[in-house]
Amino acid sequence: MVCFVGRLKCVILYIFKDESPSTLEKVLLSSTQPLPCCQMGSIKVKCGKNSKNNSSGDGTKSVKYYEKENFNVNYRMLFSKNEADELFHQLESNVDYYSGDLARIKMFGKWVNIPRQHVAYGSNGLHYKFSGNTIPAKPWSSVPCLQQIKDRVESVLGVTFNFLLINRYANGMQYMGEHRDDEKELESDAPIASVSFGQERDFTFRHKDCRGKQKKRSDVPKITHSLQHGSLLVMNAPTNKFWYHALPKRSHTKNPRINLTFRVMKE
Ligand SMILES: O=C(O)CCC(=O)C(=O)O
Repeated sequence: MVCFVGRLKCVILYIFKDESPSTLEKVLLSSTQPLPCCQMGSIKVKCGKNSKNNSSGDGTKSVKYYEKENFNVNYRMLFSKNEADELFHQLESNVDYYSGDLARIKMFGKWVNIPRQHVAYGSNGLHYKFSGNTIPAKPWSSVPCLQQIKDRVESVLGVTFNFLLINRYANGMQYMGEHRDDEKELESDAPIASVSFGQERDFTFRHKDCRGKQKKRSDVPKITHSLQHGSLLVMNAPTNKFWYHALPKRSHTKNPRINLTFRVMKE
């Protein structure tokens, strides 16, 4: 995919590996400035030699294929390396994560500690309910750099967010399992904006009909995309109704990563 916008030139090539049709390999050929928004759906997907999904005759799937499957996700760099380094440092120094009951979720009827750290910020009185727990939002002003990050995201997307969930992964053994951000407190038409700092990690999407032993379909390949330091991933509606996402374990990665997901909650 070649994407030219204004004076900024970027060439982003997305390739799905033959031997692993579920893996999206991104080769960023040049990106000296924060990049213009490029649709992550603008990809060519190799389906493997024997795949019945070889829709274009050359072993690839087009962006149209994913659009038809209600996948609407954008990815771009949001901060320069220097900005991202500074923001990561400030977040590491100032964010105070929840502990105890606020750091647990219910799985198969049992309370377990989350395999990462988390905390929420937002407008006064907002709470986030998920996996059996309810976490309250701390005021935005508790961490000064949050407003700077929020302003940048809002100016790019033209959307005002009132809630932020921060997740911190100390190393590649910490993760987030497959889920959809489809809680009823969220405005279902609003985008979810995910900003990443620190260790680059893989992020996966899987169509809801292609999960589990009883899956209804197996023709929609899983998507794996790497989230870089200082990047912005935007999940637009209706992606979250149709696709699960996850941050899988990557045992070889040793460094911490911080992710901020800005959301619009019903007030
Ligand atoms: O850390 C990430 O990128 C995943 C965050 C996520 O899936 C969420 O907040 O719902």
